[in-house]
Amino acid sequence: MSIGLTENSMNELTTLGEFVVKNQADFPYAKGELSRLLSSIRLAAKIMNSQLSKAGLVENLMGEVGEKNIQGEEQKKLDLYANQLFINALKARNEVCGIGSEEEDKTIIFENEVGVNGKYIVLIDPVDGSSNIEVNVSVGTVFAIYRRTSPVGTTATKEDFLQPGSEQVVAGYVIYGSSTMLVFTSGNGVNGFTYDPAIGVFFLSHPNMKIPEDGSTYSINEGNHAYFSEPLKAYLDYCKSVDKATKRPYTGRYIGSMISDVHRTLLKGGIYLYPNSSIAPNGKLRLCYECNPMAFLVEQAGGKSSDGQQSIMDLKPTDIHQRTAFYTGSKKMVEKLEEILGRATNA
Ligand code: AHM
Ligand code: MG
Repeated sequence: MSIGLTENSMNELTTLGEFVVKNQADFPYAKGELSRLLSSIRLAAKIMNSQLSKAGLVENLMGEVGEKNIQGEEQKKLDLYANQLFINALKARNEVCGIGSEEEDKTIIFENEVGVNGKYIVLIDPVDGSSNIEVNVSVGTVFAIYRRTSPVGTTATKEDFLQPGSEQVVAGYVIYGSSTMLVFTSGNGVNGFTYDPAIGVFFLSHPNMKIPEDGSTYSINEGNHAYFSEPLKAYLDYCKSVDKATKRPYTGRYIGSMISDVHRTLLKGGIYLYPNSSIAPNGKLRLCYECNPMAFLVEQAGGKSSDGQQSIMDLKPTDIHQRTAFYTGSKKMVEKLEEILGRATNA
């Protein structure tokens, strides 16, 4: 049995670069900008892939730096490495006037001539789930791109960074898993590209991704159950109760790496939950560079994202590091969650 590429499948191979050029018209801004923005992320993702594949062997990528970020979390060497890598890659393409990163307390604003002429803002979590790297579990990079609201030619302002998720022009993630994938949307569907490390190219492997409308998997760190609100506990009871017609009890899956958990949810259907609780009153995940880009992707794939009451992307941020409760996945499952949370809250 041959498992090699047939001549036919060779003809059908589309690289990420070709795909972007072919679909440039879908990106309603100047020609070439989407291509340059994504090529910087693609380059940094390739370097990350190469480093992560030997992470256990490279001393300066493993372990903690001994400092905490603005959110009070231990920074890992990998967090800082990836942060610098993505910032350098984005800066080099001259499209970006400012970057907000999970690893940077303050926003980075490019004040040189090229920087002030950049039309885009990037919000990024360079390595999400970095604590998983030491146990060889998938991690990822997640990013959101916005058009600046301030005039081109001036330095970027706070308001440029604090736009609601509904203003995103591109969002995506890279998952460094058993294979490395880059998944993105520019507002016209979601496409996934798998990296072939032997030749250094991302190929279109998951065209026009659609999330199943309903599912039977729920994904949450249920170890925090004691701290959850009563309405959320009621929803979890619903997930675990028996009803053949709705495929309950649901299956539980939780990797603890948000990108991996949402990636699975996107492909197979289900619901991903990171709620607020008595120990995390605003949840854990960050609205601007974790929840919003994932919400844009899931909604573009036909799913739904919510903070329990409203679409995540309608929230107006007041701080780039602010947290929110985050629920995302198959439309029917998120609607059911909202119904149970709403019913319990209004009772
Ligand atoms: P990080 O950005 O500091 O890595 O934190 C975010 C990660 C997510 O990937 C993951 O879903 C979550 O933290 C897991 O948190 P918990 O251990 O509380 O379940
Ligand atoms: Mg993160």
